[in-house]
Amino acid sequence: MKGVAVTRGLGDVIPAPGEVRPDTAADFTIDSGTRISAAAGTEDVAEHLAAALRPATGYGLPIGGAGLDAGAVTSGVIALVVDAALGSEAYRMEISPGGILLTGGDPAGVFYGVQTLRQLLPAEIYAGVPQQVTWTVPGGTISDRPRFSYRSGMLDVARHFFTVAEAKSYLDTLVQFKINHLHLHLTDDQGWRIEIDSWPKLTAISGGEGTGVDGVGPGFYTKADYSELVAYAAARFVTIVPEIDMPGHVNAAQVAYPELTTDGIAPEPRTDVEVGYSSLVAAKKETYTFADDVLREIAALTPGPYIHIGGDEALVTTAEDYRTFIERLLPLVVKHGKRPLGWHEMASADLPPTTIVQYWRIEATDDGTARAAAAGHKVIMSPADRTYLDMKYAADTTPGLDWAGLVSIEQAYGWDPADRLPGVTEDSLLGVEAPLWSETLRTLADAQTMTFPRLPAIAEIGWSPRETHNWESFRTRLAACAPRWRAQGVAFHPAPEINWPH
Ligand code: TNX
Repeated sequence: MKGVAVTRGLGDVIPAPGEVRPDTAADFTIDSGTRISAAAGTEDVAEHLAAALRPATGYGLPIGGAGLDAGAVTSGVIALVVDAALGSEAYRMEISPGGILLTGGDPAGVFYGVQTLRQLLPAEIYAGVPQQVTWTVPGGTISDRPRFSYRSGMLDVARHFFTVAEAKSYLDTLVQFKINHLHLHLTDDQGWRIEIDSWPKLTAISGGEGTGVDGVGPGFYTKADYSELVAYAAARFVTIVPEIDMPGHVNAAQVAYPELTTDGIAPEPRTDVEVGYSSLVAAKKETYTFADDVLREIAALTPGPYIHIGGDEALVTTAEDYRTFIERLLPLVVKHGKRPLGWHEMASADLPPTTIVQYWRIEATDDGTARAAAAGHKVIMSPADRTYLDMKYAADTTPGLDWAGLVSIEQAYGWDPADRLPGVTEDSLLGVEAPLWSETLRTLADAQTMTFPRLPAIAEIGWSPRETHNWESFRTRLAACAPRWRAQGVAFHPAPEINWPH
């Protein structure tokens, strides 16, 4: 006997697809005879699809080569094809009784169609062993494309280190919501988490035992670890954005190399959650030797176009020193072939034209960000009162901080990046990011609990057309994620405003 699966509607997907045309007479059922056909360039995505469907269905789902003309889906085939005319990351999925024709504008678009397909199947599809379920996909056509090209999560591995395996697992949960960048906050006062050959004490001293908040978040990525993560992300169409936070947030670097302080005396290692007390010295030549070496090594390891230089909360750097430092630092990023990206405080300096500014505060205006946008710089929106995954959901939830207020799911969902700051309109926006700072986190489950269910809200704001945004619709679609997270072993916060199924 097959179990009765909960029927899914064609539009019951997060992020909401742009255009949905259901055809209730056209459902398709995946069965033991179903095969996958992969056009040139989609072979890896076909493997990803098969790997996602095989465990729970128990079917072989062989991947046959081409031999299939676009538009001619023969019985029992999920056909993956590419048509560049659709545009980057876009896809169209036509579901009919004979099969599924999934056309991507590029392989990334096919990958996003696959994420949609996974959500259209019964939740049991996420189980690790065969389930007695009829694997019906609702019929009709979805046409979908992203609103923004930059849809990002951020993991703070400095305050609490997350291993390669944990970071991969985190990334796997993000890509299901069509996130395409993972920003790694690699360095801070409490730890340095990336191996740098020319400054080996950074990790030898500040990456080991006793580092991290409360001294319980030790570890660092070797170059091989980092490259493994970059490759894993790339296989899922995710760009890794490494951050080396300067000129503030550098206590861990100064502990390892006292020549980076004003007086040359090593500070005490810090494991508390204070911010804004450390700074590189704008007038010292060692500062720029250090920055140049680190940026060179990071650039060499990073195929993505961006290096994030932090620039936030430099509270003990004078305004003049801050400008001097930023105006010497950013050209080094450019010299190493990358686009500089930094928190919006950086906009007080003159920025190279390719620089991107990331807004993070809670104010309703920001002159520096507006000026940067007017000068043609792209902006990433991460207002803390909407996107910060480390804020508490409610006064009585743990873990989390509350300096930016409480961030309920509705608070995370109910805003638009093009309305957030005067002077920063749709055309200036590169996209959105949901940062997860880790001062109060101790485990991957903590990270998941803070991320879900708020990350899907930010993902929908980043991907879906503005006219689809609707809280009532979102909260209903969100409720359907619960059995999917449970099946995957992903922790989430069961916020009371959502009618979670039991
Ligand atoms: C502010 S956001 C910071 C971080 C903290 C975070 C905690 C930003 C650019 N700086 O140093 O971890 O608040 O929410």
